[in-house]
Amino acid sequence: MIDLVTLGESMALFTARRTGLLRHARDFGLGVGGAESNVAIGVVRLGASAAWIGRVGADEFGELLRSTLSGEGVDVRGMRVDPEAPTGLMVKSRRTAEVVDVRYYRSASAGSRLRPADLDVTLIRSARVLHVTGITLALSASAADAVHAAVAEARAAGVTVSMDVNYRRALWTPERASAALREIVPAVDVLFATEAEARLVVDGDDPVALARALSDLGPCHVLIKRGALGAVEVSDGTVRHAEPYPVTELDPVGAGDAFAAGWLAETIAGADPERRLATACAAGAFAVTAEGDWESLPRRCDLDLLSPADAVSR
Ligand code: KDG
Repeated sequence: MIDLVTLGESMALFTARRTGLLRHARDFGLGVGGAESNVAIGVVRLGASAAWIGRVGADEFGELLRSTLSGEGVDVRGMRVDPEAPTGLMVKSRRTAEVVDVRYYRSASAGSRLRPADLDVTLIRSARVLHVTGITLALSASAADAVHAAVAEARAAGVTVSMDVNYRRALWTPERASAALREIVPAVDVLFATEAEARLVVDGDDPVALARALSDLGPCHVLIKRGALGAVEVSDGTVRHAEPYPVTELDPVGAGDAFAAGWLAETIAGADPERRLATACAAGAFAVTAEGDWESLPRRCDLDLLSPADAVSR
């Protein structure tokens, strides 16, 4: 039995080593990224098991994804190799020291050709949590169908369904995203969103109002991620506020995935709600402390390294 199953597109990630216009970058680091696989790695680092389902090309970048994810302990039996399309690419650079720019080269990629037939239904049905994101809904009609099919399988088997809105404006318009999200949110048990993402689905003046409005649509647990302002959770009607951990931010990308991984890993571990939220915030804080979308995700032994004055308040 696997604790968490997730599906989506992961890509080879080129990171420019020099700040400024990409054309002058010269040197790049090569790694991998993908919101769902970031969550899988984060959950494994915190002691749970996780599997990733997705398509890669029959190329070196696909092999890089396989070796990186399996090297991190993620189960990749659901990884499909597509002989007709390449692994997608992502290029990350800094226009200035403060502004990170992410470009995708993923249209018609293997990952965007994910379809319902790729799903390992037995794996999904045996999991404790299925985690999906809005990115996969945006990739293609067949990838969106795969998300809906996975969610339907999970619900039929009593598997908790978790979703991170993860709105990517390079992939779709707010109008398309709103319609797709309104359709799927009622089928979700745990929902992660920023305030701006929440407003794609509901109206509300503040994070608590937004979380309550989202919860009214179906999810028992709604987490509003507020970055350096912390987070708000509404679970079964109870509101919790989490303070941020004071860290020096080196790379903001991946913080939301880390937050979701922390919250889901603690849910799987049976932790109490305060610890669940505190670990989510700690994982999100760790994620920004080093370069890379997932490399600085914490292990359990790292969590005590951060000591907020008051991580959770009510
Ligand atoms: O949250 C980080 C992810 O955004 C990144 O690793 C890549 O999946 C990705 C995407 O589509 O942005």
